[in-house]
Amino acid sequence: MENISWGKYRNAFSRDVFSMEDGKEVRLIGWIAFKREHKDKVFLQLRDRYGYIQLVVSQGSSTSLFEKTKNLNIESAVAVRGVVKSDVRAPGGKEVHVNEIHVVADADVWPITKEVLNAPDTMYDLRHLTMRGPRSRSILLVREGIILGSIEYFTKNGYVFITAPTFITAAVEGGATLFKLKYFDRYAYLTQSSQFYEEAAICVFEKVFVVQPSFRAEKSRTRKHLTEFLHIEAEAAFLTHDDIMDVEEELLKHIISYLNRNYEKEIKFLLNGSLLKEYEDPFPRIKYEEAISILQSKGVNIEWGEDFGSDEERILSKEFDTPFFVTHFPVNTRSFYHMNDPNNEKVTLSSDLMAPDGYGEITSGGQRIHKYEDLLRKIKEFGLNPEDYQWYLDIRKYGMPPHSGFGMGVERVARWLLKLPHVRDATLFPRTPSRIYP
Ligand code: NSS
Repeated sequence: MENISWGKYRNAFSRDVFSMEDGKEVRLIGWIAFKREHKDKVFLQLRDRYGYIQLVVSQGSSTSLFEKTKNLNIESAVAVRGVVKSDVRAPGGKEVHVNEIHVVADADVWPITKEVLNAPDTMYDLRHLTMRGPRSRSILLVREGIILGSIEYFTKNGYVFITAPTFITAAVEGGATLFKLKYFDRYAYLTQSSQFYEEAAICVFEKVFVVQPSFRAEKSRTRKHLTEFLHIEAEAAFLTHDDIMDVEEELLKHIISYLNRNYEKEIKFLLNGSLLKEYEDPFPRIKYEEAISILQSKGVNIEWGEDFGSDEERILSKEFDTPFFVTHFPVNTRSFYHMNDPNNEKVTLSSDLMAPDGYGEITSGGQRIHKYEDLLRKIKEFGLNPEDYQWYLDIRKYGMPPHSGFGMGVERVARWLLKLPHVRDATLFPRTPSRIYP
């Protein structure tokens, strides 16, 4: 078969059509997302990289073209030539009257029925297909915006983009959620966070960030836990705990305005015509002990020193209508690397940024221990083996300044901003305890 360059056949994308004069000839390529026959016409929605455009094929124009189109299954890939025409009944007020259609790749009968759309588990069994729907498509684009908005923020503010290994030898966030795997004649783990590698890198670049997956063997089946999630992390030399909260706050505000500017169509589609709320005021910062008091006043059975579970986060964050920080978590609730508060050794210079309205934690960070002796002591206090953390200790011997950092889960941010039922909706092929396929 002839190998035609369909990419060169195209002279416009769907979105370009909306600003074209009537009578203009266009050549489009894409997939048939919807098809409807009405009297002597077939109406199609063509989907391409930028969205949808209505196509009309009339019986009058050519019988063979009409018959060919009627027999096309949805999700066939096609190349069409046609003429732009305004019509108030067409979505966006423009349609293309087709006079030539090439089937680039035909499709079997599309298996995504209404029953599938109403059965979340089946939806995810067929995710390789259901991701083509308008809702998934929009969510995945907004997810892209969260990542690109973050990259814009960090690069504009002098952070260097680095990458860190996925195979590691010791826990960052506690042994309970480590994935262990065979690594030739020894064992290794999948990374939970790139933080330690970032800490090494700040001594050359001062400020660094990563965008890469982290892995957690979380057995808890909640709406906010994946076993593999996309982690945006940043680390900065010479910044304190308060400074890093400023960075987290600025980053989140930047992401929201970036999304409103660059993903307006998708956001309005997903949020019933609204844009995202932009926050002007500083985010409230409450101490862990205040959070405990709030929870107790709501009848939650929790004592000082206990960590928040999903329920506590939900109840607490329902009390706020803007993102807010919870700060100064007790030492035993945080990983060993957190610096203890010099004014109160029982708590750490740490914080979680919580999304309001019941969504809960979206970032977590704080100031790190930068002195060798302090870190060694804390590793021992936590019952860990200093040998496992030798290089991480070693960097403390060679000019490690005070420093702070944080990590943000992309799917958590997307879930909150788009009011999604579950974090899995915010990723292409979700990984949870019960799902590793497709
Ligand atoms: O475990 S964290 O709270 N913190 C860290 O990993 C630090 N080492 C990050 C750092 O300071 N560089 O995870 C950070 C964020 C958390 O706030 C969530 O938004 C997200 O990562 N996170 C998750 N998202 C989805 N699923 C799971 N299981 C998950 N765990 C954390």
